[in-house]
Amino acid sequence: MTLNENQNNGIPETHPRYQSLKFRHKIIDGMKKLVVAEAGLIAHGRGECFDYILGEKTTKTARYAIRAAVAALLLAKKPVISVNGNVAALVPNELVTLSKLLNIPLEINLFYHKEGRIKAITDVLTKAGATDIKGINEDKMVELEGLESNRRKVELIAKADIVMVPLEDGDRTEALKKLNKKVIAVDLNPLSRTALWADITIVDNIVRVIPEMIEISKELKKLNKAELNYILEKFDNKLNIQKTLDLIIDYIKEQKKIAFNIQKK
Ligand code: PTJ
Repeated sequence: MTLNENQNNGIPETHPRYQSLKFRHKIIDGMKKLVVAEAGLIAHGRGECFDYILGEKTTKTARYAIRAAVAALLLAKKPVISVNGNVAALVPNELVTLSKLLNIPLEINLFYHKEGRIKAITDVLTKAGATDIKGINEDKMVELEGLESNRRKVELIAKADIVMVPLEDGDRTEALKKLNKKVIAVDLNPLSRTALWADITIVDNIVRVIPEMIEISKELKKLNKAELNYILEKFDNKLNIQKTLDLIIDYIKEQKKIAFNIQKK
């Protein structure tokens, strides 16, 4: 085994699915360290499946949603980025960079409560450079109305005007909407309840979304309010989700042709 194979859980960098396997192992390692919930492995697998039929790339509809999301975050008065186990395991450094660039607090908010998880995620974010992490002090928490899961316990999210919720289960998005908050979702499943309830739905892999948001933030930070509002007003989430579904259909049709041609050879 070469040195590189050793460092990457035995996966050679030349493996055709190296990137995908690398992130899969970040999730597995995260689970061993309590960062990721057991169910996070299953959620990741579901995400991989949708990523596959999106061509494992940031589509033009995803890029459009990312622009709208960054514009909305720049215009917001009290934005918060919610962090769960999978996100902390996959993109901790990028998340901290984005939070600093846009001056938006990170708040840990978990669906699965387990002793030691908050500490494990705090450690990962701190190592990535975060200095002020919300959602770790029970005394500062309040309960969100209309939500029974562990996600009901929030800190800044209670007063936020806009919340970014990467890899979410549907209940909270619905509850946040009922409390008149704007929601930005990142979900590879364009048909999930989260995707359909959110104001801005980014159908893309979080490992590509956060780096892209960092790049777009640098560009949009130079715009004035009117220009940011224009980007936001032009964005139609329902239409964008429909166009994403069209892209999936086109991709599958293309793959069908390729599979047919391979069979013929
Ligand atoms: O850390 P916790 O306790 O807060 O739990 C987090 C999970 C993700 C386990 C919890 O929120 C959950 O069970 O979520 P769901 O209901 O499985 O939904 C997760 C959604 O994220 C699914 O629609 C997946 O397709 C999607 N998804 C998975 N991996 C990614 C993703 N979307 C974007 N990028 C990914 N890498």
